[in-house]
Amino acid sequence: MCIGCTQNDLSSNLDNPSLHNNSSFPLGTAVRFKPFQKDAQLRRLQQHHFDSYTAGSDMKMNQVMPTEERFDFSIVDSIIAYAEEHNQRVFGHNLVWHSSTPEWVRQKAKQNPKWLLPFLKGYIQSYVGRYKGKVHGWDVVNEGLNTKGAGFRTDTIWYETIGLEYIEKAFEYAHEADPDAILFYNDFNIERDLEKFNTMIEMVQDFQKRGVPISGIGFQMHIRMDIPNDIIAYTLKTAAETGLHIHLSEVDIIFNTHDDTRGGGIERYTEITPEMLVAQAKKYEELVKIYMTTVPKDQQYGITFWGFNDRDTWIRRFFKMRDWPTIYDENLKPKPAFYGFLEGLKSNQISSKSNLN
Ligand code: 9MR
Repeated sequence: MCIGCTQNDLSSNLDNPSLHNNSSFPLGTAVRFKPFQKDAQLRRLQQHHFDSYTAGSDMKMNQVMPTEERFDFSIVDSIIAYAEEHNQRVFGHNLVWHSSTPEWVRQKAKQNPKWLLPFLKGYIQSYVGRYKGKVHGWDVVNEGLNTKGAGFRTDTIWYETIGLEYIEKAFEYAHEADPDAILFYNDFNIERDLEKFNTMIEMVQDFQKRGVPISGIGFQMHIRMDIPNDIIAYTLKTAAETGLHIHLSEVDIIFNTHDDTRGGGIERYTEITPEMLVAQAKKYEELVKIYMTTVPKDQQYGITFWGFNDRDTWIRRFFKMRDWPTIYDENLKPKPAFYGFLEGLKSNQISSKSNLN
């Protein structure tokens, strides 16, 4: 019996099969720790369905080092304790991301460009070293490519100050601090923008040739209903040919569209219909099947949702638009998408971890 749970909590939590018990690879969702701590229903669902924990924000640079050169590891320590208690893998998101670089780092790098690379080294080595053996893998660099098309993102303090080398340096520092951690390059739209994808693959192949310790590719996989499956299959298969781990790291599937900027939602659909729900279920099922058939089993690092319910999804907040991107609805009830995703997982029955519930 769950102390503090209402009847509603229990029925919505336990009626459905556990996703991770039907999966042969780890399944996760992004979590914002503070609201999560206060939400018993959400915690029970997370524990029921997932065996991997990704912090939606809590592990980023502006969260663990909000003020000058002083770490605050309190929330990360709580996350590790939670994951240990519930037997979950912790995935570290992320070490370097232009968008979560604190303002004080930007200012200091502008005043003294020589300071930034040693800072990066100290930051990564202290952080990764502290959680050696506890954080299983890291998004070492997040979104280092241009938003659209070929080439690298140049309007970041990291590129402007250190040059492109900041990417491989980050991998080297992380590997030195924890040689067993799986180290990812993570980005969005690489499943659909072939120019962007090609830049990423060229970088990975170059790293492999030169011994830069990259061990995984993260496809954020924020997709839309109309992104063609054959393009997704092509990019996943080609990425898997590098031999690296492949993580679908931030999955959600929207109906509407946006221009990739805050507030940039373009609402074509303002209501969700039964037909749309069924189509979304099919898309989730197909996505899992594509992952399982194009990525060899020992490279399947896992699938992580970027939030698993339409109540909390970042899409509505960030793009300021209605949408229904996830597998649970606003009332924390499973949508057809949940069953579609489950069907996809079950198509791999023979090799599943267990099919007990
Ligand atoms: O969903 C995250 C949101 O809650 C945070 O405020 C934001 C800034 O830290 O980051 C969001 O997550 C992003 C992720 O870290 C990288 N890929 C895009 C995600 C959605 O913006």
